[in-house]
Amino acid sequence: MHDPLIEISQDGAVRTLTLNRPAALNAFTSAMLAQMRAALDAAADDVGVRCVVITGAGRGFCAGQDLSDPLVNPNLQPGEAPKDIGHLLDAYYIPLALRVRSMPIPVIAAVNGVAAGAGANFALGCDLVIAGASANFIQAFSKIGLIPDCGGTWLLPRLVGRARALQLALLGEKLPAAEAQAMGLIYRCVPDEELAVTAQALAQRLSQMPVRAIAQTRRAFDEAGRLEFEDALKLEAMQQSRLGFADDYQEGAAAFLQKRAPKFSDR
Ligand code: T3D
Repeated sequence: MHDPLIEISQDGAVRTLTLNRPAALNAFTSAMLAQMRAALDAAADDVGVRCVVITGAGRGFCAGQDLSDPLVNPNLQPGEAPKDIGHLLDAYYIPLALRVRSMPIPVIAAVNGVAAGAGANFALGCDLVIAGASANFIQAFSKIGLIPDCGGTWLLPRLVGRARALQLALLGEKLPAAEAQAMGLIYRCVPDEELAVTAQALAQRLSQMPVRAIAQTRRAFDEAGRLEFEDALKLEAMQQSRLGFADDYQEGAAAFLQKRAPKFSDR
């Protein structure tokens, strides 16, 4: 019996998904990408789950695509044509990145060690990224003749601006977690020994918040990037209109007026 490539655990309404190929710094194989997507689908479909934490087993978070996978490293025989690696993005990375971004609940990346290539951008696509102080982020693509994928070309300039995005993408250097926080790439850097407990506490806190509104906030931010100001205002009004009819708003406003703690249930 093999260990699962994605370990799944649950504490209250918080589901934790742990990338589990520590000997290869949790580098993504196609099976692992498929299992991560299935685990996120399952969390999205389970009303008992109100926040997801993604982390890595061992000393790394994720070293990106497994470069020894025959799908990407064909070890060409004489006369053999290179394989099209674009299909891997179409089949696995694009659906996974979109899945994270369309979750009905918040998703936290708890980056416990190196996050390289698609592993870095998978983390950066999450709603809140917390990293241990010894973690670092590497846009490793340029070193092997590729461009940032798994959303990197979209995420990096938006998170840190074009100049820093190009610095990270072109040079492919290790960016320590503290610097990542200082430049606004991630939410927070904490001492290594506090990472798990901090991420879980944050997840528990988010799980008690109105998660539908949190997911709608992410959607509004994502869509606003391609909208004119007036259109963003209109999208806000449409979303606010829907949320205003939802139980969470009724509960939140009533709890405020009644000076009691709210109990949110929408998803
Ligand atoms: O389909 C496509 O190709 C397109 C999609 C691309 C998406 C991408 O993610 S492209 C980027 C792929 N990732 C990388 O290029 C990073 C490669 N890894 C590294 O540069 C280094 O391992 C790290 C900087 C991440 C960490 O360095 P270090 O010194 O802490 O560890 P290490 O000794 O290099 O790695 C430990 C083990 O993990 C080692 O195995 P071994 O020798 O102990 O048996 C190493 O080979 C393995 N490993 C690390 N990264 C990968 C990997 N094995 C396969 N693929 C990896 N990406």
